[in-house]
Amino acid sequence: MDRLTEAERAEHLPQLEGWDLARDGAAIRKVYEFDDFVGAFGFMARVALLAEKADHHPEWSNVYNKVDITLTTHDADGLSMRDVELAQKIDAI
Ligand code: HBI
Repeated sequence: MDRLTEAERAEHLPQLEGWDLARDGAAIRKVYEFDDFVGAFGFMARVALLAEKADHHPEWSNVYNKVDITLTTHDADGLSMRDVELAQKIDAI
């Protein structure tokens, strides 16, 4: 998968809800907060199914009711449309 061009970054990244650039622009990151651990883990289970279907997997951590997700494309050593598309799908949950 090709790395996002500057034009693609300018077009797609601002449209993502609450995702911040990370790792000097090589990744995007968002922290989700739920009522409790069960809510957080249920969200993670749904993201896991999306990731497997997309063959694109997050780097993430969970502390009680918070899920910290970072998306980057290892094959492109930076951001690709796979990251944009998965972020959009996660935010649609
Ligand atoms: N997930 N985030 C991320 N980046 C990748 O490059 C990637 C992946 N999941 C699976 C995957 N690549 C495979 O397509 C390759 O490892 C073959």
